[in-house]
Amino acid sequence: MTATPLPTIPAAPVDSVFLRDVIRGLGAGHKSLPCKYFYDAVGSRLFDRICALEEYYPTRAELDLLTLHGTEIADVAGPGVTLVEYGSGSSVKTGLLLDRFREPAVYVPVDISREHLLASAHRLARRYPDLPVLPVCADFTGPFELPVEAGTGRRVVYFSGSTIGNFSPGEAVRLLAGMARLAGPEGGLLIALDLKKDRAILEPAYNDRLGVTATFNLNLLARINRELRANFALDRFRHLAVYNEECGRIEMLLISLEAQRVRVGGRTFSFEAGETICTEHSHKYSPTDVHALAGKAGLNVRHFWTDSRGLFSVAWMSRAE
Ligand code: AVI
Repeated sequence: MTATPLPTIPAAPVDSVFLRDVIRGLGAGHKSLPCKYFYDAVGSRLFDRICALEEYYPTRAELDLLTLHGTEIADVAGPGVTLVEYGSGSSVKTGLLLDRFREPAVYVPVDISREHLLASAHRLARRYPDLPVLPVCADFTGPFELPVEAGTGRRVVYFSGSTIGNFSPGEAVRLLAGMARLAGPEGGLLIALDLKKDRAILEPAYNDRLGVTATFNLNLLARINRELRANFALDRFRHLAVYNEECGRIEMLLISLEAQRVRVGGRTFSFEAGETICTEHSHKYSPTDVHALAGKAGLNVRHFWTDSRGLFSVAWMSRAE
């Protein structure tokens, strides 16, 4: 008996922008990969686990800060504001603000990941049935418009999680300037930034004992294998995060354990033993650095809050007169 031939399943299409970015990064003198590609479904789940790790202090510190200073932050923001959130933050953090803001008029979450955006918009809409929630699916590193329904009230742009630290200082300035344009002359920016501190606290936060951050980092190679038909052998790379004190940033690395070649999208990349791929920078700021950063974007820091242990900060910035 002859078996019925199985239908051929077309291969999943390759995302050409992702492929271009990977080829560019691996082809550079110092190999790197953009950290934005960490967050596929697997990576997003791993990141949620990172946030709950004992060593990863930023999430708890930010929640502590918002609990401690939320009422004052709400007073500074004022009544009836349009809250625009860059990146759909966890509804816990956003809720801590919305619970304290006086009669917020509208909540506008902005995110490039449609699934993430809709999930967080639904959560918030269920929790605040009287608050119009207007999700905007957009890449916030470029220009985008708010829906007309967002109204003309005072705008507050919120960027939580110290995600601004994953941008280079130059990119961070451009991002802040874009936020300031969106907020308008009467608006304000609420920006979370992780603070500089001893490497004895910083490095364990990115090299946790359970190895969740290592799995998160290596998932980037697994994602490239899955989506770009590459052949990275995950056991031939290891994760390491180091604090570069001079540059004030954590550098997340994948280290090649041996000399090897890897195929990606029809190209071959050679690795020497010990060669690194830099997958993320996480910049840390001193209070002085925060003022300097704001100044370069034409902004002033009007308020600066920290958590009870002084690990993490939230700055209120508005246009310099
Ligand atoms: C999203 N971002 C602020 C995290 C950070 O701390 O830079 C990403 C991360 N990478 C490893 N652990 C957490």
